[in-house]
Amino acid sequence: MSSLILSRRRLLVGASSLAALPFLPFSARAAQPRQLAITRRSIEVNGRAADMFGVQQPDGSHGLTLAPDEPFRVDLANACGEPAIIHWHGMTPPFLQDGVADRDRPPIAPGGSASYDFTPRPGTHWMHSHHGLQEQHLMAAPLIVHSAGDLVADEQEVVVLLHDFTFRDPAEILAELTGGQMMDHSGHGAAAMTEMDHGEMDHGAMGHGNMDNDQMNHGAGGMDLNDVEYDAYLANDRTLDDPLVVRTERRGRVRLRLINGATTTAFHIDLGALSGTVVAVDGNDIQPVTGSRFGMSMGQRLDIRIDLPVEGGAFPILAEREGDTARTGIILATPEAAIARLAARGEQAAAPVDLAWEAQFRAARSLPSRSVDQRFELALTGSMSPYVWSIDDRVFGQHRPLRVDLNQRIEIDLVNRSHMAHPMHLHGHHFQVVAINGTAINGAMRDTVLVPIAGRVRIAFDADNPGRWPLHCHNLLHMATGMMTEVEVA
Ligand SMILES: [Cu+2]
Repeated sequence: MSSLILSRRRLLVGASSLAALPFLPFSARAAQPRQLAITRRSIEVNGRAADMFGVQQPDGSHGLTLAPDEPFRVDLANACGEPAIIHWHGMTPPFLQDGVADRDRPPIAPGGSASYDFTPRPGTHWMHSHHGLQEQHLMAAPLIVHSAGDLVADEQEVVVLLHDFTFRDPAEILAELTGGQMMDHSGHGAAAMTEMDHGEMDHGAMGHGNMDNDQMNHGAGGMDLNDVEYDAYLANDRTLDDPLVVRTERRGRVRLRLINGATTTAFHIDLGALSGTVVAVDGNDIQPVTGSRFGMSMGQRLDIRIDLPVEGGAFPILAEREGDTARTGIILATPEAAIARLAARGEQAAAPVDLAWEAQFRAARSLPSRSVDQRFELALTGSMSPYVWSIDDRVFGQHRPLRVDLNQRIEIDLVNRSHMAHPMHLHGHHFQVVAINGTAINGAMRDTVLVPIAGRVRIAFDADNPGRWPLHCHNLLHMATGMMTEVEVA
C-alpha cells in the first residue's frame, strides 16, 4: 500500500513540476506547500464528547485559506487511522487531484500522504471526504480562496460551516434506511456498510418514528424532506446552546461565507432583523440581490454581505432545517451588546427550500454565447422504500456515463421524478443554470444546484477539463445508495 501512495505522490508532483511551474508567477513558485492532515478530534455536542474527524493545519485550524494568486500546493497527510481522501469541492483541478476514491484513484492509506498542485478558483469552497460515509462525522472543512479584491474590501470575513450531527455510526443509519441490505454495487459509499456492526444497531433513535408528528415530512403531495433525525445541527462545530459570537463594529460590514456541509440537510439562512446582499454562490459572483432569508442545499455556498446598523446590537444568523423547527447558527454582536440565549428549535417548521431565489440569481460573468454541441436529459429517480436512489433508474456502477468531447458546450436537463429534492453536484467544472422549469434564465454559475420535487433544471458548461467526472446528488445517503453518474470528457 505504501508504494502505491508513493507512486501517486510522485505522479502528482512530477506532473505539476513539468507542466505548471513555468507558467506561475515568481511569488507563487516561491510558496511552500501547505500542510494539511486528516485527523481525529473530540468535540463536545449537547454536553457530550464526540469523536469526529477533522481536516486541520499544524496549528489546529480547520480547513485552508489561500492568498490571492497562491497556488493550491498542499501536502495532505492521512492521520485518521483509516483509508481516506479529501475532495476539493469547488476546485477544478486535473482529474487525478480531485480527491475522489474510485476504481482508478485509491484513497490515501493510514499514515500515507498525497500532494496536490493546481491553480485554485477564488471564492468560498470547502473540502470533504469522498470515501464511504466519513463526511457524516465531519471530515469536512472550509476552503477559502481569496481574490485580490477581497484584500482591499473593508469587510470582516465570517466563515460558517453548517453540519447535521449524529453521535451514531452513519453506517447504522444507512443500514436502517435500506433495511440492512448490502448494496455494494458501486464499491463507493457502500463500502462503509461492510464494516458495520449489526450488534450495535439502535432502531429507537432513528428518524421515521420522529417524523410522524411533522406533517411536512410526509405531506399530502408525496413529498419527503428529511430521511434522518440528527442529534444536533452545528455551525462551526457549535449548537445554539453555545454559539459562536462574532464581535463586529457598529456600522461594520461583514461578509458571511456560508457553507452547507451537512450530509442530508437543506437550510434556510435567516438574517432576522438584518438584511443582506448575496454577492456570490458556490464561489462565483452574481449580480447582487438583497433579502433576509435564503435557502441553501447540501454542498452549496452563499456569500452574503451585511452592513450592521449604527445602533448596534446582537444579531443571530440562523440556519433553519427545512421541514422542521430545528436550527443552528451564529451571532454577530457589536462590542457591548448583550447576548440572549436562543432556543435550539424555532416556533414554526421551515418550508421546503425551493428555487425562488435561484430563479432570480444572475451570473456576474455568464458562459460565453455559443451553440450547444450535446444535450442530455437525466431523470432523478429512486425512493425511500426500498431506499435506493438512482439516475435514469440506474445506480452507480450500472450507470451510463455521459460521453463528451473536450471543449464541447454541454447542456444537461436534470428532471426530478422522485419524491425528494436532490442537490446535484458536478465535479471538475462549474456550470451555469440556464433554465428552470422550462423558463430560460441567465442564471448563476455554480457547481451544485437544487432540483426540487417535480422540478426541471437545465445546466450548461464547457467540458474543458479532461477526466471522468462524478455527477451526483449531494445528499450523502442518496449518493451512497447509487445516485451518481459520470461525465467523461475525452
Ligand atoms: Cu438526492
